[in-house]
Amino acid sequence: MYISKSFIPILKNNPSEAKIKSHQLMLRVGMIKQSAAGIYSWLPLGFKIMKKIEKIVREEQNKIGVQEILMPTIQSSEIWKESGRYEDYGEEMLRIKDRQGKEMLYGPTNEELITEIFRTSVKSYKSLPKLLYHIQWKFRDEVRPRFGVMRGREFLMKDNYSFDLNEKEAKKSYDKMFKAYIKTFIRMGLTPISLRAETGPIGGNLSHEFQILAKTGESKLYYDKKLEQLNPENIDPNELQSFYAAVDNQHNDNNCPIPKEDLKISKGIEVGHIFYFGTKYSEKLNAFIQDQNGKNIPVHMGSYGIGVSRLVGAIIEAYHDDKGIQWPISVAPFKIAIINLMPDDQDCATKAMDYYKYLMDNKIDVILDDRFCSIGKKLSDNELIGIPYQIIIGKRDLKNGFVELKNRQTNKIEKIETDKLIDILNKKLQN
Ligand code: 5CA
Repeated sequence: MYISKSFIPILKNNPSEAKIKSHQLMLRVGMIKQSAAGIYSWLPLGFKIMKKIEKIVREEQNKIGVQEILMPTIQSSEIWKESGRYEDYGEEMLRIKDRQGKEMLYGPTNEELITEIFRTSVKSYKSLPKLLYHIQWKFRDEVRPRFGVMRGREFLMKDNYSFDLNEKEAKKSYDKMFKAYIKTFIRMGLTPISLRAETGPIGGNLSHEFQILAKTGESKLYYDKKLEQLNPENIDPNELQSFYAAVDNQHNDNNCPIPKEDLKISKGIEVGHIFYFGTKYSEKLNAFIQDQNGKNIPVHMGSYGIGVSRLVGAIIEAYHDDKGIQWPISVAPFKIAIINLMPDDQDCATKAMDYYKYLMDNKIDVILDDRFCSIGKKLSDNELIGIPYQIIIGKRDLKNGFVELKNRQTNKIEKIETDKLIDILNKKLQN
């Protein structure tokens, strides 16, 4: 893609309404545009990043055999009345009426709807376990939507639901999901910390939330340093669940169960939450199955959420400096930016196009900054956007047979011979 032809409406200054870094940067770089309080349009750059995050989430779900479905955003109120949550959910639920005056709602979550889908078709223990997920917009009429996409009213969530015969089997599904979550966040370049959590309006008595470390995060976390040193190939959910981790209002130095030298304190952002709630919904909604003895029993359920749109902001909170975003390679909108400082110089333009064509032909996501603007603006806009590798082409260097390669994570710049650049880049990308 050429920046000159793309729609990336960069703002000159930080918008005053944005209080946290990710919100400022997302507006500034033209990733999102607010349409109403807590409701955003996703512009090309923001949308591309969200799709990359979604792809990682989807791949890790598919890998463990969870099947993708798509439930609607609008739900009928009837099933919510059956579960008793129609009243309980209170003002956070956006209620609407159709032209017949039928009460509908914009789904804040999907426990009821999925249970209704399950109960009509699954009747026997032989069909269990069943794990289903979807990635769909949710609406929660938060009292104070704030921090941009981090606490929106409309937001994209991956939610899935497990159905099992009994508590023991349900814990297996829970642990499978737990493991997939850790892998998902590590793939995004993040450090996930799992903590025992409150179950809130979802219910049940077993729940974990997943926070990712970010220096500008909202929560203060106290945890065993072992939680930071995970090998994604070798994750034991039970072991991880036994490690100490707490948010600041649960932590007390005087009765902390681990030695001080093992305790780490960092800031975090919640990006995922999982629940085992047993038969809470299946009993109320009549989702019964026949067990091995022919007895009808309510199915055991869990639900598992990842804040897909929140992750876009959370990753920025984890990866930025005072000049802009520093995308981790796995979710970056483009892996490489080619910055042609002198688009009106024939040699610079030819070299930029040579690299661009090679990268495009090899299916490497690349963006070419071919704009006619000052060198200062070009460099600072690219720092702001934060593409991981930036090839900087200037007239003088090119005459001597060199270009610059900048790593946006470290901000280190190397001078590289023009014909060696592709090999070096390929090696870096493989790493
Ligand atoms: N039904 C369960 C699991 S599927 C559920 O809804 N869990 S939740 O309420 O904890 O939400 C799951 C994830 O969605 C959260 O971890 C968070 O990352 C994201 N999320 C929740 N509320 C918002 C919001 N207002 N804005 C952006 N993301 C949100």
